[in-house]
Amino acid sequence: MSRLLNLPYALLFAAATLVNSYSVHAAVPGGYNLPEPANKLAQSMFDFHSYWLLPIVFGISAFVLALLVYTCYRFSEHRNPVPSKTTHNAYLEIIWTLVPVLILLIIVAPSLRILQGTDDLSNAEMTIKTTGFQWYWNYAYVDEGELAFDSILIPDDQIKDGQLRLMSVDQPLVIPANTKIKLQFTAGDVIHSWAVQDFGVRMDAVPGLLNEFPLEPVKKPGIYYGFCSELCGSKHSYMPIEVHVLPKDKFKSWLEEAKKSFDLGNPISTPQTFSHAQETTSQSQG
Ligand SMILES: [Cu+2]
Repeated sequence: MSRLLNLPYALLFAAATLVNSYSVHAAVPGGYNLPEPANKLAQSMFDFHSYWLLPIVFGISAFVLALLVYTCYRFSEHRNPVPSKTTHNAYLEIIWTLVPVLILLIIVAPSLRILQGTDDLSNAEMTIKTTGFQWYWNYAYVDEGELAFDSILIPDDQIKDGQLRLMSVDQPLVIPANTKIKLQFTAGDVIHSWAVQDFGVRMDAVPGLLNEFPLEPVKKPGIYYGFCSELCGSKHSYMPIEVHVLPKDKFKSWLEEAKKSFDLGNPISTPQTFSHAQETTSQSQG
């Protein structure tokens, strides 16, 4: 009976999601769909979800609902006073085993191709190592010597114009547009997970392990957000991910400035970030 009650809701939800995925496309305030894909990998995930999986789920839900409604109507006590004693039907059982297997095969084929894409680290032009801590991220540009810094949430009372509460950080990760990047993940205390849906990236950061994930080239420069997606303690919700994607030339000058400022111990924009990063570095040198 409870299944019967839940079904209309499930169907309504599937319908709403389906309609929504075809219309609203971006991470807009109040929106509840996946964010607009920013690269090839995220696009393939979005398409798989919205134009392959969801219609299939919708179809199955509609079919099961129709069956239930028909059964309730046709085999009610009133219309069917003497129930059939049938318990087995070989043909029917073969069909309801084979059809789901077939549906799963139809789902798994494109899904495997995307999964393979999340493993493809070939042709990466640079490497960034991300370390999760309770409760902030540290980013190291491993091709650029000692350049590394922490990325810490800006507290509510220090939010400035143009920044977002619970999403903006003092020193965002800065990456170049149109560049494939090898992302490495690890953690310093407990398991975290670095997830930016716009990039199609979600990878666990595990202490003592170095996980890798490709960041496919992002075409559009801009600011992208993500969150720690592994329950990592009391401030799990307070370690957002903010990524600034700059055009290649601008990234180069940012990198030069960052390296200089870092060497001199002068922060570019956020004192506590860079002084902390330097502290970490001098400790590891000593
Ligand atoms: Cu975390």
